[in-house]
Amino acid sequence: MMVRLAKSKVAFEQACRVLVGGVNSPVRAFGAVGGTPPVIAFGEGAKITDIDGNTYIDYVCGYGPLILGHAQEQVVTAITKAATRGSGFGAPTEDQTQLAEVLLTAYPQAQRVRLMNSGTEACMTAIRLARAATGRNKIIKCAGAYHGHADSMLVQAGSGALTLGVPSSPGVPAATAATTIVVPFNDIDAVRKALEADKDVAAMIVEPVCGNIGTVPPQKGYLQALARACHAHGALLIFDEVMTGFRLAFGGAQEVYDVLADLTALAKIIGGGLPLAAVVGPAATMDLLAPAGPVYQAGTHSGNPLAVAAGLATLAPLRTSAAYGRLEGLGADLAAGLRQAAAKAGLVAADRVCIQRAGSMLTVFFTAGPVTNYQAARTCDTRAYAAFFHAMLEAGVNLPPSQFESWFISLAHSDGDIRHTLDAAADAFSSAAARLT
Ligand code: KE4
Repeated sequence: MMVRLAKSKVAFEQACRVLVGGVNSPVRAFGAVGGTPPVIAFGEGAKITDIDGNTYIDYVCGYGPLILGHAQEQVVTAITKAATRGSGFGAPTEDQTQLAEVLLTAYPQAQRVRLMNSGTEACMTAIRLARAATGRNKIIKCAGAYHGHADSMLVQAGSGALTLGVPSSPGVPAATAATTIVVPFNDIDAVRKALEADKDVAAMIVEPVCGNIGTVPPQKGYLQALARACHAHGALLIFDEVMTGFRLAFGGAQEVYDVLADLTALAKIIGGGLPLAAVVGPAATMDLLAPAGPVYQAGTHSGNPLAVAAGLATLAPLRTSAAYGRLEGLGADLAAGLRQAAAKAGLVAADRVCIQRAGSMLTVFFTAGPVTNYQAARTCDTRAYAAFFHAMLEAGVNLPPSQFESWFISLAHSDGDIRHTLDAAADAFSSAAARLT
């Protein structure tokens, strides 16, 4: 397939004249892989088509939400029907209650829900709740983890024993960053040391399976050890399941790894492609939120009826184990086939590629592996990934335009789509091999 982007180039140049970087979220600008991003015209099922008429099998899926695929019939019908009744009231609706009840069936240790509009808001709110519940200020997070763009989360490990955060973005006050302690993922000793050294830790927030350094599962027992360590020091454990919630299982990572978080941030899939997020947790903590309690949190579009309708329509078919059995099968087939294709290109024996997966999210890392944390992920050959990315795009396969993202598979992906993807990967790994440094 030859991808021609004449119209996309013109449209993206126009976008760059009025939108910062031509995009509304940085990764979409292709800065990490180079080239012009195709300007998308529409999506259908497992595929998206750009304004030049090129169609791609899509593994971005909107960065996770579209687990049923693009423009899925029940979701479109639900949104359309809701829109005919009005797009927002700033008032209670029965659908908001129904969605909250569905979320609580997936997270049975929780009794309360607060709906909002983005994963950033959900993580920010969970952190504020943990600080209010414990009367403490510090938050522990993992290096490389992404919990949205609230100031206190835009930090990186600083120097010094406690690895107090330093801003990872201009505009974040040093004092704010210093309330965040940064530790490596999969390193329980670092968490214990931080908790022992600083009695002001309110909570640890963690992606139970990392998705923002690429797909990095927790090592055996790590998540359970986090819960024990936090609770032994009077701190809460917050799971950021924005990506893993309803992705890994109906009950997210907490179901898969049999561990319970004190507060859980959700987004992406629960909105079925529309802006919707949530915090779920026990009544004792959640009822600290206004108007029940003093912790302020609010939002004009929180519980928006269109997003709620899309969420309900998306979660309904996921309640059967058949859905996750199918996603697991597609993920396993894709990962196994990618390993074979990489091996055939000599990249596995040469310790230059490793493929990691959790259910229907996976990453092809251009490094020896195993990738257990951010430091290991940073050893990736990002130039080789860029070559692989463009070879796959040319072959009609749309991957995340960054080595440090996860691929997502939907229920709309067919066995034929997987076969096409693996055929493309066989050539793409050869292209990447030629670019290895
Ligand atoms: P949003 O504010 O983008 O809805 O959610 C922030 C967030 C929080 N937690 C996790 C684990 C997340 O993955 C995200 C957002 N994920 C990125 C993709 N890695 C969104 C895509 C983008 O930033 O453009």
